[in-house]
Amino acid sequence: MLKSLFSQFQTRGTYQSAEPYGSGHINDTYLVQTTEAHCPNYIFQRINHHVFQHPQAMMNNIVLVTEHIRNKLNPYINSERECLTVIKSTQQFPAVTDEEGFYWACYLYINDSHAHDLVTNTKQAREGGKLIGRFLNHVSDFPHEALHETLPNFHNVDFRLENFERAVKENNFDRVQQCQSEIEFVRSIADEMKLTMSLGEQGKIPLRVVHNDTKFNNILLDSDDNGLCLIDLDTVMPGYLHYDFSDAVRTIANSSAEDEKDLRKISFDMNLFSAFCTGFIGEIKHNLNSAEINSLARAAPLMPFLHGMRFLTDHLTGDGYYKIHFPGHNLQRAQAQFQLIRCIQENISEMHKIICNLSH
Ligand code: ADP
Ligand code: GN1
Ligand code: MG
Repeated sequence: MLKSLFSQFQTRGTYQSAEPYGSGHINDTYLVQTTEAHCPNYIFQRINHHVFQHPQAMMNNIVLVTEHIRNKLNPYINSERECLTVIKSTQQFPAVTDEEGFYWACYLYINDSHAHDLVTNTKQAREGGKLIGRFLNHVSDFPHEALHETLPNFHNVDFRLENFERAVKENNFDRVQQCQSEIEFVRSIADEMKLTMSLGEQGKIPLRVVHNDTKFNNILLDSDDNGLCLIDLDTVMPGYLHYDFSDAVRTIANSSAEDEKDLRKISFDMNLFSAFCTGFIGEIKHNLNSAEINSLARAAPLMPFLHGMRFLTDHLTGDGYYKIHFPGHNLQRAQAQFQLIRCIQENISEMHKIICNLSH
């Protein structure tokens, strides 16, 4: 199958092998290697069309954004390592369909690159911050109206709360009883989590082109932990900078796994947070308005909240959305996210000071 797909894209070299790659929750990703040492390897991705219902429009977004970024990079210095490259089909399309009707995309594999699930040192945190800041700078002059809204309401708190409350009410899998404390936790902080959207609706923070999925394993680093580029651009769409800040903080200033079972191991690491902010704010500060600066720290729990609530909703509705590795996995993920929120909340005023100091 992958061999025949390989020949449908503008790939170079001879197909040698394919192996499943990465730890994403939605799509199926493969590393395809070529025989010739001088030819590139490739990432092939089977797009989950239950989640991404318009794969061509999504891929058009990725082409537009990567071309925009590439035009700003120096073509003589590694521009293929500093930006994801979409490989088009021989018919010039950014995706092809297989005989079962699945869409596939192909990207240039960036050699000597690593996408880590966990941060292990402050350099990784700082480099991650720099890359996200740089990405947001690069796309800050891209007209967001030109992008298809790939997943409408993706980070809309009200929309996610409605889905969650519906799942609780319907209780189709009879799991509500075992999740009472998690359900209560969601309800107890839901109002606070509306801050970012409310600032946006009041026009105090601008709608921008953002990545929308800046977890640490969507950041490529080289073997010396130098930043290369952001990958997984499926959700590039209009949004608020807070989304990318919060999702990065969720996974970068947290030295335990997204689904850590032992809640005592979860903590919020202020050294990693500070290193992340040094990179992030250092890159983007000239591009931030004061309302953005003043609300960033309070937005930090937003993504653990949204993801925790989405994991919990998926648990309550029978695990149809995220790939799970064992029964109860989504509930365990939700519990880990909620514990992280508790840890973040203790540090918000200190985080705010760090952000303000770095923003001068
Ligand atoms: P998913 O949507 O499933 O998370 P990603 O696009 O993040 O898919 O890809 C999954 C993994 O594949 C990444 O975490 C990374 O390890 C690897 N990967 C993806 N694109 C590239 C690339 N262009 N070069 C090198 N590795 C890549
Ligand atoms: C999903 O595909 P992946 O693993 O990068 C999800 C993100 C969540 C993430 C949690 C389209 O991303 O929103 O942050 O899982 N993507 C979609 O790890 O729902
Ligand atoms: Mg990914």
